Amino acid sequence: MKKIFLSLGTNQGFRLENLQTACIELSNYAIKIKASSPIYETAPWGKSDQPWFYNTVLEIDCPYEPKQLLNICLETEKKLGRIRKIKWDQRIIDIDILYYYDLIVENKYLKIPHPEIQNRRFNLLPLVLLDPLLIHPLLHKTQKELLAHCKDNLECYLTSEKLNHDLL
Ligand code: PH2
Ligand code: MG
Ligand code: MG
Repeated sequence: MKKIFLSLGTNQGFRLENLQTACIELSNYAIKIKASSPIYETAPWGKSDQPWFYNTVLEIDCPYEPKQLLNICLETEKKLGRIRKIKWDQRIIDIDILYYYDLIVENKYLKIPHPEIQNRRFNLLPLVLLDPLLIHPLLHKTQKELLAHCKDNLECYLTSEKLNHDLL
């Protein structure tokens, strides 16, 4: 498996604009967005007393290894004005690496696959649309199977909002 997937989430300010700006900033680092899922409007997971999110998943190509890609994601979050205070607090943008090929990375800074994929419909619904048969390298299940077994029942609504990345 030679694909890389990022999760983008935002629940502060102009959410569509935040997602779009994040795509532009990522592409400024020679990250090519190969595909994007539809945008979902999703109930807050983990910490419920916060606004609803817009979530999407991107399939990207990039010349970076995981650690470098993580740093670019964090830099991009900063450029958009994210300030980290409380875990799972509302945010202008959160950019997480979901999968990087079928690599398994586990250190203090970075875990790939993202350890919560199987517990979050807001990641699984978009992943199933992008690549339903993609196998999770640790759980050895497809995205479709992970979704079928996922216990998360928080609401996730498809929106008609569109990201524009063809020209990036
Ligand atoms: N991100 C979180 C915590 N909770 N909930 C939704 N709906 N969407 C997110 O992106 C999200 C969340 C931590 O990264
Ligand atoms: Mg996150
Ligand atoms: Mg994050």
